Amino acid sequence: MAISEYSQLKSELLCCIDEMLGIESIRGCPCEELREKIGTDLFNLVVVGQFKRGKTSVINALLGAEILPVAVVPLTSIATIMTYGEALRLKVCFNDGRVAEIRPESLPEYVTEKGNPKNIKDVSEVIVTYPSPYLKNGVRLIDTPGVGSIYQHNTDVAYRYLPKSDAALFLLSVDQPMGKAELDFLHDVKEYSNKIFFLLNKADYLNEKDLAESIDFTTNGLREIMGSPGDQSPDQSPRIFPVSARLALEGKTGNSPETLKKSRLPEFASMLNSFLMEEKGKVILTVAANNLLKIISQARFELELEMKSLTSPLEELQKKIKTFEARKQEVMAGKQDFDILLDGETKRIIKTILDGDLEKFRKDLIANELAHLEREFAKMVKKMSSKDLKNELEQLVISHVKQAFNVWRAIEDERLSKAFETICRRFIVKIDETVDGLLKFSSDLFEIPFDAVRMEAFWSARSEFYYKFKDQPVGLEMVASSLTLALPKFIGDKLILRKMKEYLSQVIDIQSGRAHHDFSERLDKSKLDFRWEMLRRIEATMEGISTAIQTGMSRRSKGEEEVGRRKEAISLISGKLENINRRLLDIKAGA
Ligand SMILES: Nc1nc2c(ncn2[C@@H]2O[C@H](COP(=O)(O)OP(=O)(O)OP(=O)(O)O)[C@@H](O)[C@H]2O)c(=O)[nH]1
Ligand SMILES: [Mg+2]
Repeated sequence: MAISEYSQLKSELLCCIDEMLGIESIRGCPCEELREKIGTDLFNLVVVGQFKRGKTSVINALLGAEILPVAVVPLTSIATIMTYGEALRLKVCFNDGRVAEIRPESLPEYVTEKGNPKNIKDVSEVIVTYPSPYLKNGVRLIDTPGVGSIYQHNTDVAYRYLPKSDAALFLLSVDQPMGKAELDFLHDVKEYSNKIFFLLNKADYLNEKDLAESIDFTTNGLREIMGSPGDQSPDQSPRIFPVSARLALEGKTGNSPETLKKSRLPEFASMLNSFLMEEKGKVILTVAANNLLKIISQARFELELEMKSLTSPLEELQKKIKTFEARKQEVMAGKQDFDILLDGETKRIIKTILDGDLEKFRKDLIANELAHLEREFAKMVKKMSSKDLKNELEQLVISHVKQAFNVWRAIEDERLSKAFETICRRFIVKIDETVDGLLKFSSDLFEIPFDAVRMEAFWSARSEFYYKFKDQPVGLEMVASSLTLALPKFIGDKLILRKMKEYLSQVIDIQSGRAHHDFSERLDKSKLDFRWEMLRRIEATMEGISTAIQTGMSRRSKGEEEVGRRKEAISLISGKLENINRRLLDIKAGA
Protein backbone atom coordinates (compact mmCIF):
# COMPACT_ATOMS: atom_id res chain seq x y z
CA MET A 1 0.00 0.00 0.00
CA ALA A 2 1.50 3.31 -1.04
CA ILE A 3 1.07 6.45 0.98
CA SER A 4 -1.36 7.87 -1.59
CA GLU A 5 -3.51 4.74 -1.39
CA TYR A 6 -3.43 4.94 2.36
CA SER A 7 -4.62 8.55 2.31
CA GLN A 8 -7.39 7.61 -0.07
CA LEU A 9 -8.59 4.68 2.00
CA LYS A 10 -8.40 6.78 5.09
CA SER A 11 -10.55 9.53 3.65
CA GLU A 12 -13.04 6.95 2.40
CA LEU A 13 -13.16 5.56 5.92
CA LEU A 14 -13.75 9.01 7.37
CA CYS A 15 -16.51 9.44 4.79
CA CYS A 16 -18.17 6.26 6.03
CA ILE A 17 -17.94 7.51 9.61
CA ASP A 18 -19.57 10.80 8.63
CA GLU A 19 -22.41 9.02 6.89
CA MET A 20 -22.88 6.72 9.83
CA LEU A 21 -23.13 9.66 12.19
CA GLY A 22 -26.02 10.93 10.11
CA ILE A 23 -28.03 7.73 10.44
CA GLU A 24 -30.48 7.76 13.30
CA SER A 25 -30.22 4.10 14.24
CA ILE A 26 -26.50 4.33 14.84
CA ARG A 27 -26.36 5.37 18.43
CA GLY A 28 -23.78 5.17 21.17
CA CYS A 29 -21.19 4.37 18.57
CA PRO A 30 -17.63 5.44 19.19
CA CYS A 31 -17.48 7.01 15.73
CA GLU A 32 -16.09 10.23 17.09
CA GLU A 33 -13.55 8.37 19.12
CA LEU A 34 -12.55 6.28 16.15
CA ARG A 35 -12.20 9.33 13.99
CA GLU A 36 -9.94 10.93 16.54
CA LYS A 37 -7.96 7.76 16.88
CA ILE A 38 -7.45 7.44 13.13
CA GLY A 39 -6.31 11.03 13.02
CA THR A 40 -4.00 10.98 15.99
CA ASP A 41 -2.69 7.51 16.42
CA LEU A 42 0.98 8.00 17.07
CA PHE A 43 3.92 6.04 15.88
CA ASN A 44 7.22 6.85 17.54
CA LEU A 45 10.28 6.41 15.42
CA VAL A 46 13.18 6.96 17.79
CA VAL A 47 16.60 7.78 16.41
CA VAL A 48 19.34 6.36 18.62
CA GLY A 49 23.03 5.61 18.60
CA GLN A 50 26.41 6.44 20.08
CA PHE A 51 27.34 10.09 20.17
CA LYS A 52 28.24 11.81 16.91
CA ARG A 53 27.11 9.16 14.46
CA GLY A 54 24.87 11.72 12.78
CA LYS A 55 21.46 11.10 14.37
CA THR A 56 20.44 14.72 14.25
CA SER A 57 21.84 15.11 10.72
CA VAL A 58 19.76 12.18 9.48
CA ILE A 59 16.59 13.75 10.84
CA ASN A 60 17.41 17.02 9.12
CA ALA A 61 18.15 15.09 5.93
CA LEU A 62 14.87 13.19 6.05
CA LEU A 63 12.95 16.40 6.56
CA GLY A 64 15.05 18.23 4.00
CA ALA A 65 15.78 21.25 6.17
CA GLU A 66 18.40 22.23 8.68
CA ILE A 67 16.08 22.45 11.64
CA LEU A 68 18.03 20.77 14.42
CA PRO A 69 21.54 21.82 15.46
CA VAL A 70 24.45 19.50 14.63
CA ALA A 71 28.13 19.73 15.62
CA VAL A 72 31.45 17.92 15.77
CA VAL A 73 31.39 17.67 19.57
CA PRO A 74 28.76 15.81 21.64
CA LEU A 75 25.86 18.04 21.20
CA THR A 76 22.27 16.92 21.53
CA SER A 77 21.44 16.81 25.23
CA ILE A 78 17.64 16.92 25.16
CA ALA A 79 15.23 14.83 23.15
CA THR A 80 13.40 16.60 20.36
CA ILE A 81 10.12 15.27 19.08
CA MET A 82 9.33 16.13 15.48
CA THR A 83 5.66 15.97 14.71
CA TYR A 84 3.40 17.10 11.89
CA GLY A 85 2.15 20.68 11.76
CA GLU A 86 1.27 23.24 9.11
CA ALA A 87 4.26 25.40 9.99
CA LEU A 88 7.60 25.20 11.77
CA ARG A 89 6.93 25.82 15.44
CA LEU A 90 8.99 24.97 18.48
CA LYS A 91 7.81 24.38 22.01
CA VAL A 92 10.08 23.80 24.96
CA CYS A 93 8.59 21.71 27.78
CA PHE A 94 10.18 22.10 31.18
CA ASN A 95 10.29 19.57 34.00
CA ASP A 96 8.07 21.69 36.19
CA GLY A 97 5.30 21.61 33.59
CA ARG A 98 5.92 25.00 31.98
CA VAL A 99 5.82 25.22 28.19
CA ALA A 100 7.40 28.05 26.18
CA GLU A 101 7.27 28.72 22.47
CA ILE A 102 10.66 29.67 21.07
CA ARG A 103 12.09 30.89 17.77
CA PRO A 104 13.97 28.38 15.62
CA GLU A 105 17.28 30.14 16.08
CA SER A 106 17.07 29.78 19.88
CA LEU A 107 16.78 26.00 19.73
CA PRO A 108 20.49 25.38 20.49
CA GLU A 109 20.07 27.25 23.76
CA TYR A 110 17.82 24.45 24.98
CA VAL A 111 18.75 21.17 23.32
CA THR A 112 22.54 21.27 23.20
CA GLU A 113 25.18 20.50 25.76
CA LYS A 114 26.78 23.84 24.97
CA GLY A 115 23.67 26.01 25.27
CA ASN A 116 22.18 24.10 28.17
CA PRO A 117 25.05 22.34 29.98
CA LYS A 118 23.92 19.49 32.23
CA ASN A 119 20.41 20.67 31.48
CA ILE A 120 20.59 23.57 33.93
CA LYS A 121 17.48 24.95 32.29
CA ASP A 122 15.56 21.89 33.45
CA VAL A 123 14.08 21.11 30.04
CA SER A 124 12.18 17.85 29.69
CA GLU A 125 11.78 17.80 25.91
CA VAL A 126 11.24 19.97 22.87
CA ILE A 127 8.38 19.52 20.46
CA VAL A 128 8.85 20.73 16.91
CA THR A 129 6.05 20.76 14.37
CA TYR A 130 6.94 20.77 10.70
CA PRO A 131 5.00 20.14 7.47
CA SER A 132 6.88 17.09 6.23
CA PRO A 133 5.19 14.11 4.58
CA TYR A 134 7.28 11.85 6.84
CA LEU A 135 5.45 13.16 9.84
CA LYS A 136 1.99 12.78 8.41
CA ASN A 137 -0.42 10.28 9.84
CA GLY A 138 0.93 10.46 13.36
CA VAL A 139 4.53 9.45 12.75
CA ARG A 140 6.84 11.18 15.20
CA LEU A 141 10.58 11.30 14.68
CA ILE A 142 12.42 11.54 17.97
CA ASP A 143 15.99 12.78 18.13
CA THR A 144 17.79 11.54 21.22
CA PRO A 145 21.15 12.49 22.68
CA GLY A 146 24.02 10.16 21.83
CA VAL A 147 25.00 7.53 24.38
CA GLY A 148 28.51 6.73 25.51
CA SER A 149 29.98 10.23 25.57
CA ILE A 150 31.51 11.72 28.70
CA TYR A 151 28.11 13.15 29.51
CA GLN A 152 26.30 10.44 31.45
CA HIS A 153 23.12 12.52 31.66
CA ASN A 154 22.85 12.44 27.85
CA THR A 155 22.90 8.66 27.94
CA ASP A 156 20.19 8.71 30.61
CA VAL A 157 17.94 10.88 28.47
CA ALA A 158 18.34 8.54 25.49
CA TYR A 159 17.40 5.56 27.65
CA ARG A 160 14.34 7.38 28.81
CA TYR A 161 12.97 7.42 25.28
CA LEU A 162 13.61 3.77 24.48
CA PRO A 163 10.39 2.55 26.09
CA LYS A 164 8.43 4.92 23.91
CA SER A 165 9.73 3.59 20.63
CA ASP A 166 7.57 1.72 18.16
CA ALA A 167 10.56 1.37 15.89
CA ALA A 168 14.16 2.56 16.16
CA LEU A 169 16.63 3.99 13.67
CA PHE A 170 19.98 2.82 14.94
CA LEU A 171 22.77 5.05 13.69
CA LEU A 172 26.25 3.78 12.93
CA SER A 173 28.90 5.63 10.97
CA VAL A 174 31.76 4.58 8.73
CA ASP A 175 34.35 6.74 10.49
CA GLN A 176 33.86 4.91 13.78
CA PRO A 177 34.01 1.13 13.40
CA MET A 178 31.43 -0.53 15.54
CA GLY A 179 32.67 -1.32 19.03
CA LYS A 180 31.54 -3.15 22.12
CA ALA A 181 29.80 -0.15 23.65
CA GLU A 182 27.69 0.13 20.54
CA LEU A 183 26.69 -3.52 20.70
CA ASP A 184 25.84 -3.25 24.39
CA PHE A 185 23.58 -0.35 23.63
CA LEU A 186 21.97 -2.24 20.78
CA HIS A 187 21.19 -5.01 23.24
CA ASP A 188 19.14 -2.56 25.27
CA VAL A 189 17.44 -1.03 22.26
CA LYS A 190 16.37 -4.49 21.18
CA GLU A 191 14.54 -4.94 24.46
CA TYR A 192 12.23 -2.09 23.66
CA SER A 193 11.83 -1.81 19.92
CA ASN A 194 9.85 -4.19 17.79
CA LYS A 195 11.75 -3.12 14.75
CA ILE A 196 15.24 -1.71 14.33
CA PHE A 197 16.61 -0.13 11.16
CA PHE A 198 20.37 0.15 10.80
CA LEU A 199 21.85 3.13 9.06
CA LEU A 200 25.54 3.33 8.28
CA ASN A 201 26.02 7.05 7.97
CA LYS A 202 28.73 9.25 6.48
CA ALA A 203 29.10 6.91 3.50
CA ASP A 204 30.52 9.87 1.57
CA TYR A 205 33.84 9.39 3.35
CA LEU A 206 34.50 6.10 1.57
CA ASN A 207 34.85 4.81 -1.95
CA GLU A 208 32.72 1.90 -3.12
CA LYS A 209 35.23 -0.76 -2.17
CA ASP A 210 35.89 0.53 1.32
CA LEU A 211 32.20 1.08 1.87
CA ALA A 212 31.45 -2.52 0.96
CA GLU A 213 34.07 -3.61 3.47
CA SER A 214 32.62 -1.40 6.14
CA ILE A 215 29.14 -2.80 5.52
CA ASP A 216 30.52 -6.33 5.76
CA PHE A 217 32.29 -5.64 9.01
CA THR A 218 29.21 -4.05 10.54
CA THR A 219 26.89 -6.79 9.34
CA ASN A 220 29.06 -9.43 10.95
CA GLY A 221 29.12 -7.52 14.22
CA LEU A 222 25.40 -7.06 14.26
CA ARG A 223 24.68 -10.66 13.46
CA GLU A 224 25.90 -11.66 16.89
CA ILE A 225 23.21 -9.62 18.59
CA MET A 226 20.43 -9.66 16.09
CA GLY A 227 20.75 -13.37 15.41
CA SER A 228 19.37 -14.37 12.04
CA PRO A 229 15.79 -13.32 12.23
CA GLY A 230 13.72 -14.62 9.37
CA ASP A 231 12.26 -11.27 8.44
CA GLN A 232 15.60 -9.79 7.49
CA SER A 233 17.15 -9.86 4.03
CA PRO A 234 17.44 -13.14 2.10
CA ASP A 235 20.89 -14.00 3.42
CA GLN A 236 19.32 -13.68 6.83
CA SER A 237 21.60 -10.90 8.03
CA PRO A 238 20.39 -7.66 9.47
CA ARG A 239 20.08 -5.25 6.58
CA ILE A 240 22.26 -2.17 6.77
CA PHE A 241 21.49 0.95 4.81
CA PRO A 242 24.57 2.98 3.91
CA VAL A 243 23.62 6.65 3.67
CA SER A 244 25.12 10.08 3.69
CA ALA A 245 23.03 12.52 5.66
CA ARG A 246 25.31 15.30 4.51
CA LEU A 247 24.80 14.66 0.78
CA ALA A 248 21.08 14.10 1.28
CA LEU A 249 20.61 17.45 2.93
CA GLU A 250 22.79 19.12 0.33
CA GLY A 251 20.79 17.46 -2.44
CA LYS A 252 17.45 18.45 -0.99
CA THR A 253 18.25 22.02 -0.05
CA GLY A 254 20.31 22.66 -3.19
CA ASN A 255 17.70 21.03 -5.38
CA SER A 256 20.14 18.56 -6.87
CA PRO A 257 18.52 15.19 -7.56
CA GLU A 258 21.91 13.76 -8.45
CA THR A 259 23.45 14.57 -5.09
CA LEU A 260 20.36 13.27 -3.36
CA LYS A 261 20.62 10.00 -5.25
CA LYS A 262 24.29 9.71 -4.32
CA SER A 263 23.35 10.02 -0.66
CA ARG A 264 21.35 6.77 -0.95
CA LEU A 265 18.89 8.14 1.55
CA PRO A 266 15.92 7.82 -0.85
CA GLU A 267 16.40 4.05 -0.92
CA PHE A 268 16.10 3.88 2.80
CA ALA A 269 13.30 6.44 2.90
CA SER A 270 11.11 4.49 0.52
CA MET A 271 11.61 1.30 2.51
CA LEU A 272 10.77 3.20 5.68
CA ASN A 273 7.64 4.54 4.07
CA SER A 274 6.34 1.16 3.09
CA PHE A 275 7.12 -0.17 6.53
CA LEU A 276 5.15 2.64 8.12
CA MET A 277 2.25 2.04 5.78
CA GLU A 278 2.27 -1.67 6.46
CA GLU A 279 2.73 -1.44 10.18
CA LYS A 280 0.66 1.51 10.94
CA GLY A 281 -1.61 2.20 8.02
CA LYS A 282 -2.85 -1.33 7.63
CA VAL A 283 -3.50 -1.87 11.31
CA ILE A 284 -5.32 1.40 11.74
CA LEU A 285 -7.53 0.94 8.70
CA THR A 286 -8.39 -2.66 9.44
CA VAL A 287 -9.16 -2.11 13.08
CA ALA A 288 -11.30 0.94 12.38
CA ALA A 289 -13.18 -0.77 9.54
CA ASN A 290 -13.81 -3.83 11.69
CA ASN A 291 -15.28 -1.75 14.41
CA LEU A 292 -17.56 0.11 12.08
CA LEU A 293 -18.70 -3.18 10.59
CA LYS A 294 -19.48 -4.42 14.05
CA ILE A 295 -21.51 -1.32 14.81
CA ILE A 296 -23.39 -1.64 11.52
CA SER A 297 -24.22 -5.27 12.10
CA GLN A 298 -25.68 -4.34 15.48
CA ALA A 299 -27.68 -1.46 14.01
CA ARG A 300 -29.08 -3.69 11.30
CA PHE A 301 -30.07 -6.22 13.90
CA GLU A 302 -31.93 -3.56 15.85
CA LEU A 303 -33.75 -2.44 12.72
CA GLU A 304 -34.88 -5.98 12.06
CA LEU A 305 -36.08 -6.20 15.62
CA GLU A 306 -38.10 -3.06 15.20
CA MET A 307 -39.57 -4.45 12.02
CA LYS A 308 -40.53 -7.58 13.93
CA SER A 309 -42.23 -5.61 16.63
CA LEU A 310 -44.17 -3.70 14.00
CA THR A 311 -45.52 -6.91 12.53
CA SER A 312 -45.59 -9.89 14.95
CA PRO A 313 -48.66 -10.82 16.97
CA LEU A 314 -48.80 -8.63 20.07
CA GLU A 315 -49.30 -11.30 22.67
CA GLU A 316 -46.36 -13.35 21.49
CA LEU A 317 -44.22 -10.23 21.40
CA GLN A 318 -45.05 -9.33 24.97
CA LYS A 319 -44.12 -12.78 26.17
CA LYS A 320 -40.76 -12.52 24.46
CA ILE A 321 -40.09 -9.12 25.93
CA LYS A 322 -40.57 -10.60 29.39
CA THR A 323 -38.06 -13.36 28.67
CA PHE A 324 -35.58 -10.79 27.42
CA GLU A 325 -36.03 -8.64 30.53
CA ALA A 326 -35.25 -11.65 32.73
CA ARG A 327 -32.07 -12.26 30.77
CA LYS A 328 -31.14 -8.62 31.16
CA GLN A 329 -31.36 -8.92 34.92
CA GLU A 330 -29.00 -11.87 34.86
CA VAL A 331 -26.44 -9.93 32.88
CA MET A 332 -26.73 -6.98 35.24
CA ALA A 333 -26.02 -9.27 38.17
CA GLY A 334 -22.80 -10.36 36.47
CA LYS A 335 -21.53 -6.79 36.62
CA GLN A 336 -20.52 -7.23 40.21
CA ASP A 337 -18.26 -10.17 39.46
CA PHE A 338 -16.59 -8.09 36.81
CA ASP A 339 -15.86 -5.32 39.32
CA ILE A 340 -14.42 -7.67 41.89
CA LEU A 341 -12.20 -9.44 39.39
CA LEU A 342 -10.92 -6.23 37.83
CA ASP A 343 -10.19 -4.78 41.23
CA GLY A 344 -8.24 -7.84 42.28
CA GLU A 345 -6.20 -7.86 39.09
CA THR A 346 -5.20 -4.22 39.42
CA LYS A 347 -4.11 -4.74 43.03
CA ARG A 348 -2.08 -7.70 41.91
CA ILE A 349 -0.13 -5.53 39.47
CA ILE A 350 0.79 -3.18 42.29
CA LYS A 351 1.86 -5.98 44.56
CA THR A 352 3.74 -8.20 42.17
CA ILE A 353 5.28 -5.63 39.85
CA LEU A 354 5.39 -2.15 41.27
CA ASP A 355 6.31 -2.98 44.86
CA GLY A 356 9.15 -5.29 43.88
CA ASP A 357 10.57 -3.04 41.17
CA LEU A 358 10.45 0.02 43.36
CA GLU A 359 12.16 -1.66 46.29
CA LYS A 360 14.96 -2.95 44.13
CA PHE A 361 15.42 0.39 42.42
CA ARG A 362 15.43 2.23 45.75
CA LYS A 363 18.05 -0.03 47.31
CA ASP A 364 20.36 0.08 44.30
CA LEU A 365 19.99 3.81 43.99
CA ILE A 366 20.84 4.46 47.62
CA ALA A 367 23.91 2.23 47.39
CA ASN A 368 25.13 3.83 44.16
CA GLU A 369 24.47 7.35 45.19
CA LEU A 370 26.09 6.96 48.61
CA ALA A 371 29.27 5.75 46.94
CA HIS A 372 29.07 8.57 44.44
CA LEU A 373 28.54 11.11 47.19
CA GLU A 374 31.65 9.97 49.02
CA ARG A 375 33.75 10.21 45.90
CA GLU A 376 32.51 13.69 45.09
CA PHE A 377 32.97 14.77 48.68
CA ALA A 378 36.59 13.66 48.65
CA LYS A 379 37.18 15.63 45.47
CA MET A 380 35.43 18.79 46.59
CA VAL A 381 36.42 19.02 50.23
CA LYS A 382 39.93 20.18 49.42
CA LYS A 383 38.91 23.08 47.28
CA MET A 384 35.78 24.54 48.84
CA SER A 385 34.49 26.36 51.85
CA SER A 386 32.00 24.43 53.98
CA LYS A 387 29.16 26.52 52.70
CA ASP A 388 29.99 25.94 49.05
CA LEU A 389 30.59 22.29 49.75
CA LYS A 390 27.17 21.91 51.29
CA ASN A 391 25.50 23.72 48.42
CA GLU A 392 27.35 21.81 45.74
CA LEU A 393 26.59 18.44 47.30
CA GLU A 394 22.99 19.35 47.81
CA GLN A 395 22.65 20.25 44.13
CA LEU A 396 24.39 17.05 43.17
CA VAL A 397 22.06 14.89 45.22
CA ILE A 398 18.99 16.61 43.88
CA SER A 399 19.97 16.43 40.23
CA HIS A 400 21.11 12.82 40.46
CA VAL A 401 18.02 11.58 42.24
CA LYS A 402 15.80 13.51 39.87
CA GLN A 403 17.49 12.09 36.81
CA ALA A 404 17.47 8.54 38.18
CA PHE A 405 13.78 8.70 38.99
CA ASN A 406 12.94 10.16 35.61
CA VAL A 407 14.61 7.30 33.80
CA TRP A 408 13.18 4.65 36.12
CA ARG A 409 9.68 6.02 35.94
CA ALA A 410 9.60 5.99 32.17
CA ILE A 411 10.66 2.34 32.15
CA GLU A 412 8.35 1.33 34.98
CA ASP A 413 5.50 3.11 33.30
CA GLU A 414 5.96 0.95 30.26
CA ARG A 415 6.05 -2.22 32.36
CA LEU A 416 2.89 -1.32 34.23
CA SER A 417 1.08 -0.29 31.11
CA LYS A 418 1.94 -3.63 29.47
CA ALA A 419 0.67 -5.54 32.49
CA PHE A 420 -2.52 -3.51 32.58
CA GLU A 421 -2.97 -4.03 28.87
CA THR A 422 -2.82 -7.80 29.32
CA ILE A 423 -5.57 -7.65 31.91
CA CYS A 424 -7.70 -5.41 29.72
CA ARG A 425 -7.37 -7.84 26.83
CA ARG A 426 -8.66 -10.68 28.96
CA PHE A 427 -11.64 -8.68 30.15
CA ILE A 428 -12.44 -7.42 26.69
CA VAL A 429 -12.75 -10.98 25.47
CA LYS A 430 -15.22 -11.67 28.27
CA ILE A 431 -17.23 -8.55 27.56
CA ASP A 432 -17.33 -9.40 23.88
CA GLU A 433 -18.72 -12.79 24.77
CA THR A 434 -21.38 -11.22 26.94
CA VAL A 435 -22.43 -8.76 24.26
CA ASP A 436 -22.51 -11.40 21.54
CA GLY A 437 -24.35 -13.76 23.87
CA LEU A 438 -26.99 -11.15 24.48
CA LEU A 439 -27.45 -10.55 20.79
CA LYS A 440 -27.53 -14.24 20.03
CA PHE A 441 -30.12 -14.75 22.74
CA SER A 442 -32.35 -12.06 21.27
CA SER A 443 -31.78 -13.32 17.77
CA ASP A 444 -33.05 -16.76 18.79
CA LEU A 445 -35.85 -15.32 20.83
CA PHE A 446 -37.18 -13.01 18.16
CA GLU A 447 -36.17 -15.28 15.31
CA ILE A 448 -34.00 -12.81 13.52
CA PRO A 449 -30.79 -13.91 11.88
CA PHE A 450 -27.70 -12.37 13.39
CA ASP A 451 -24.09 -12.84 12.45
CA ALA A 452 -21.92 -11.86 15.31
CA VAL A 453 -19.09 -10.00 13.61
CA ARG A 454 -16.20 -11.93 15.03
CA MET A 455 -13.26 -9.64 14.98
CA GLU A 456 -10.91 -7.82 17.15
CA ALA A 457 -12.54 -4.80 18.65
CA PHE A 458 -11.16 -1.32 18.57
CA TRP A 459 -10.56 -1.49 22.27
CA SER A 460 -8.54 -4.64 22.24
CA ALA A 461 -6.27 -3.60 19.42
CA ARG A 462 -4.77 -0.89 21.54
CA SER A 463 -5.91 -1.35 25.05
CA GLU A 464 -2.97 0.56 26.44
CA PHE A 465 -5.25 3.36 25.37
CA TYR A 466 -6.76 3.00 28.83
CA TYR A 467 -3.58 3.27 30.71
CA LYS A 468 -3.12 6.86 31.71
CA PHE A 469 0.38 7.80 30.79
CA LYS A 470 1.31 11.13 32.14
CA ASP A 471 4.91 12.10 32.42
CA GLN A 472 4.80 14.05 35.59
CA PRO A 473 7.79 16.11 36.54
CA VAL A 474 9.77 14.82 39.47
CA GLY A 475 9.52 17.56 42.06
CA LEU A 476 12.17 17.71 44.73
CA GLU A 477 11.87 21.32 45.75
CA MET A 478 10.14 20.71 49.06
CA VAL A 479 12.68 18.23 50.29
CA ALA A 480 15.48 20.51 49.25
CA SER A 481 14.40 23.34 51.47
CA SER A 482 13.97 21.06 54.47
CA LEU A 483 17.70 20.34 54.38
CA THR A 484 18.64 23.97 54.64
CA LEU A 485 16.65 24.11 57.84
CA ALA A 486 18.17 20.96 59.22
CA LEU A 487 21.78 22.07 58.89
CA PRO A 488 23.30 24.49 61.39
CA LYS A 489 25.15 27.42 59.89
CA PHE A 490 28.65 26.45 60.99
CA ILE A 491 29.45 22.80 60.82
CA GLY A 492 32.47 20.67 60.17
CA ASP A 493 33.06 18.99 56.82
CA LYS A 494 32.77 15.50 58.27
CA LEU A 495 29.38 16.37 59.67
CA ILE A 496 28.36 17.68 56.28
CA LEU A 497 29.12 14.32 54.70
CA ARG A 498 27.14 12.50 57.36
CA LYS A 499 24.21 14.83 57.08
CA MET A 500 24.37 14.61 53.31
CA LYS A 501 24.16 10.85 53.46
CA GLU A 502 21.11 11.03 55.70
CA TYR A 503 19.65 13.60 53.38
CA LEU A 504 20.26 11.45 50.34
CA SER A 505 18.46 8.44 51.85
CA GLN A 506 15.66 10.69 52.97
CA VAL A 507 15.22 12.22 49.53
CA ILE A 508 15.19 8.82 47.87
CA ASP A 509 12.69 7.47 50.37
CA ILE A 510 10.35 10.38 49.93
CA GLN A 511 10.62 10.15 46.16
CA SER A 512 9.92 6.42 46.28
CA GLY A 513 6.82 7.07 48.35
CA ARG A 514 5.63 9.65 45.88
CA ALA A 515 6.30 7.42 42.91
CA HIS A 516 4.38 4.58 44.52
CA HIS A 517 1.43 6.77 45.29
CA ASP A 518 1.48 8.26 41.84
CA PHE A 519 1.59 4.93 40.03
CA SER A 520 -1.10 3.34 42.22
CA GLU A 521 -3.37 6.29 41.68
CA ARG A 522 -2.86 6.20 37.96
CA LEU A 523 -3.61 2.48 37.79
CA ASP A 524 -6.74 3.08 39.77
CA LYS A 525 -7.92 5.81 37.43
CA SER A 526 -7.12 3.64 34.42
CA LYS A 527 -9.14 0.85 35.96
CA LEU A 528 -12.17 3.06 36.55
CA ASP A 529 -12.11 4.34 33.00
CA PHE A 530 -11.82 0.89 31.57
CA ARG A 531 -14.62 -0.39 33.77
CA TRP A 532 -16.90 2.44 32.74
CA GLU A 533 -16.24 1.87 29.07
CA MET A 534 -16.85 -1.88 29.28
CA LEU A 535 -20.07 -1.58 31.23
CA ARG A 536 -21.24 1.06 28.84
CA ARG A 537 -20.83 -1.37 25.98
CA ILE A 538 -23.02 -3.97 27.64
CA GLU A 539 -25.59 -1.40 28.62
CA ALA A 540 -25.67 0.09 25.14
CA THR A 541 -26.38 -3.33 23.68
CA MET A 542 -29.23 -4.01 26.08
CA GLU A 543 -30.62 -0.58 25.59
CA GLY A 544 -30.42 -0.88 21.83
CA ILE A 545 -32.48 -4.04 21.87
CA SER A 546 -35.09 -2.69 24.28
CA THR A 547 -35.42 0.57 22.40
CA ALA A 548 -35.89 -1.16 19.07
CA ILE A 549 -38.78 -3.19 20.43
CA GLN A 550 -40.31 -0.27 22.24
CA THR A 551 -40.15 2.00 19.22
CA GLY A 552 -41.88 -0.60 17.14
CA MET A 553 -44.61 -1.10 19.71
CA SER A 554 -45.31 2.57 20.18
CA ARG A 555 -45.44 3.19 16.41
CA ARG A 556 -47.82 0.32 16.13
CA SER A 557 -50.23 1.91 18.54
CA LYS A 558 -50.44 4.90 16.19
CA GLY A 559 -52.15 2.88 13.49
CA GLU A 560 -51.60 1.21 10.13
CA GLU A 561 -50.48 4.29 8.28
CA GLU A 562 -47.67 5.01 10.71
CA VAL A 563 -46.57 1.38 10.55
CA GLY A 564 -46.41 1.59 6.77
CA ARG A 565 -44.39 4.78 6.84
CA ARG A 566 -41.95 3.33 9.33
CA LYS A 567 -41.49 0.15 7.35
CA GLU A 568 -40.46 2.25 4.39
CA ALA A 569 -38.07 4.31 6.49
CA ILE A 570 -36.50 1.17 7.88
CA SER A 571 -35.83 -0.31 4.51
CA LEU A 572 -34.29 2.98 3.42
CA ILE A 573 -31.91 3.02 6.37
CA SER A 574 -31.11 -0.65 5.86
CA GLY A 575 -30.16 0.15 2.29
CA LYS A 576 -27.78 2.87 3.43
CA LEU A 577 -26.20 0.60 5.99
CA GLU A 578 -25.82 -2.12 3.43
CA ASN A 579 -24.01 0.31 1.19
CA ILE A 580 -21.61 1.47 3.89
CA ASN A 581 -21.05 -2.13 4.86
CA ARG A 582 -19.92 -2.95 1.34
CA ARG A 583 -17.56 0.01 1.19
CA LEU A 584 -16.01 -0.91 4.51
CA LEU A 585 -15.32 -4.40 3.25
CA ASP A 586 -13.61 -2.85 0.24
CA ILE A 587 -11.46 -0.68 2.48
CA LYS A 588 -10.42 -3.73 4.43
CA ALA A 589 -9.55 -5.58 1.28
CA GLY A 590 -7.48 -2.65 0.01
CA ALA A 591 -5.54 -2.09 3.22
N1 LIG B 1 30.89 13.60 6.10
C1 LIG B 1 29.75 13.49 6.74
N2 LIG B 1 29.60 14.05 7.95
C2 LIG B 1 28.42 13.92 8.57
C3 LIG B 1 27.34 13.21 8.01
N3 LIG B 1 26.31 13.22 8.87
C4 LIG B 1 26.71 13.94 9.93
N4 LIG B 1 27.99 14.36 9.76
C5 LIG B 1 28.79 15.18 10.68
O1 LIG B 1 28.96 14.44 11.87
C6 LIG B 1 28.94 15.29 12.99
C7 LIG B 1 27.90 14.82 13.96
O2 LIG B 1 26.59 14.99 13.46
P1 LIG B 1 25.33 15.10 14.41
O3 LIG B 1 24.15 15.00 13.53
O4 LIG B 1 25.44 16.24 15.33
O5 LIG B 1 25.51 13.73 15.22
P2 LIG B 1 24.64 13.20 16.45
O6 LIG B 1 24.69 11.72 16.36
O7 LIG B 1 23.31 13.82 16.45
O8 LIG B 1 25.50 13.69 17.68
P3 LIG B 1 25.08 13.76 19.23
O9 LIG B 1 23.75 14.40 19.28
O10 LIG B 1 26.12 14.56 19.88
O11 LIG B 1 25.08 12.36 19.69
C8 LIG B 1 28.67 16.68 12.45
O12 LIG B 1 29.88 17.37 12.34
C9 LIG B 1 28.06 16.43 11.09
O13 LIG B 1 28.30 17.47 10.18
C10 LIG B 1 27.54 12.61 6.71
O14 LIG B 1 26.68 11.95 6.14
N5 LIG B 1 28.77 12.79 6.14
MG1 LIG C 1 22.43 14.94 17.87
